[in-house]
Amino acid sequence: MKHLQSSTMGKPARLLTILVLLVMILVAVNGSNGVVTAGHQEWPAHGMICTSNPSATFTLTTRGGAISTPDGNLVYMWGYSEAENPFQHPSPVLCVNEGDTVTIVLNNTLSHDVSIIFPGQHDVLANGLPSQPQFDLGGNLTSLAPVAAANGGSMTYSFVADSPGTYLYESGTEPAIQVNMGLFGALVVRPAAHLDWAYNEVAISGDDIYTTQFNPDAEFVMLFSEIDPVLHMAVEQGQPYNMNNYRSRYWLINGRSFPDTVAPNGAEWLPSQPYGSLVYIHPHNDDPGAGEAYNPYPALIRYLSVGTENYPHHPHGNHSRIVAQDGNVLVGSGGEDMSYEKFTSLLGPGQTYDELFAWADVENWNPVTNPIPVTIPQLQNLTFGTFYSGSPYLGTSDALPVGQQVLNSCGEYYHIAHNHALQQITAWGIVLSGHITFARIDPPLPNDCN
Ligand SMILES: [Cu+2]
Repeated sequence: MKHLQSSTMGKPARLLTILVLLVMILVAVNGSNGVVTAGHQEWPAHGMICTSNPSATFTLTTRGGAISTPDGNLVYMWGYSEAENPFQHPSPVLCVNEGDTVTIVLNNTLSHDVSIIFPGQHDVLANGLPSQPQFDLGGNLTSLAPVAAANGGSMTYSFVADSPGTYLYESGTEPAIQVNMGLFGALVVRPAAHLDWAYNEVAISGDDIYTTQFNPDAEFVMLFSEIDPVLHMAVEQGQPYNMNNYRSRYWLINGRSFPDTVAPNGAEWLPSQPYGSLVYIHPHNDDPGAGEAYNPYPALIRYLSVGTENYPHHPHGNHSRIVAQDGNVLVGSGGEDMSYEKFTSLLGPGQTYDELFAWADVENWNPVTNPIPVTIPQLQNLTFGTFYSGSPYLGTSDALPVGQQVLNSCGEYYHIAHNHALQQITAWGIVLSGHITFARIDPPLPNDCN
């Protein structure tokens, strides 16, 4: 179990932090177990929302729009939206299968040339020709890929997605500006033979065989980014911007800053920021009761970064198992298992990690499958907080926020997951925002709530 061991916060400050965070998440998450309606689609409240179709052909239209930040600000952004959909941030999560020929028609409504590059894909074509860097007559690099011209231009990119994994797609034109403006999204390539594995490879260790199989009901994406709002104001007003003055003020996961990160997918008060990042799981129970429908595989969390800074991210309460980095599965050429458990994943600019995340059911202690006995403490010894206490309960109840009837009505508990570069958990200087989300762990199925 891990906690704030590297934090510089003293105990009173830590307790205050816990209190504030818990109230924020209970207010934000409450009542969000079910399905929400966003636009014309019915989405699950939590987990990765894929944009996909059998032909693996997507039309992406550039649009301008605004996002809201928790300090009450609005920030002008750009994005790729699917077809005629309105502006959204970040751009859609494109999901395809290994072997698909992926075709992306880019229609540009902005007053700047834009493009798309696909890091990790090879032999990408642009209008049928190799997608290559572009230069002006003076030999100066103008774009990393052929562009869709400003004010109505189009460009069609295509490639064969022959390598399963988690990847970015992003603008290759003035990327320092355009990626910060929001021209990016996640691309997921699933193994054709095993759609619920992250990668095809199996690892062998002694008599044991390991795969990257995961629970399809617990698949998450966390796309980390940052914003300099002064850059965005300059772009909106058509003013020049000196990149030497670049300074991030906002940090976002899936286009939202905490506490919006833990709100459900399609939250109506975030109309252009459709994706939440709450990791919502049930404990791992190796010995479910008779008749219990149960998927024994761990959650899969796909981490990506399009920032300019390193993001040291960690979930509290439990390690993750890193099974791939930058679309490369961690299996040796001889089948050696090279995955590893880690507290903090240091997400560098442009990097991706695939991580498996599981939770043991302490109430079903088993000498073989779950050999660490956990003593459930006395209720009066539990703290009002978000940290693991060995109990399925959060602790004693105090006065509830206005409008709240109960605290953890399902017996669930919450663990913070955040970036430990603490300036990156702010929103233009306001603390406890930015790169923070939570894991919610419900009691084993079936329970009172689901
Ligand atoms: Cu921490």
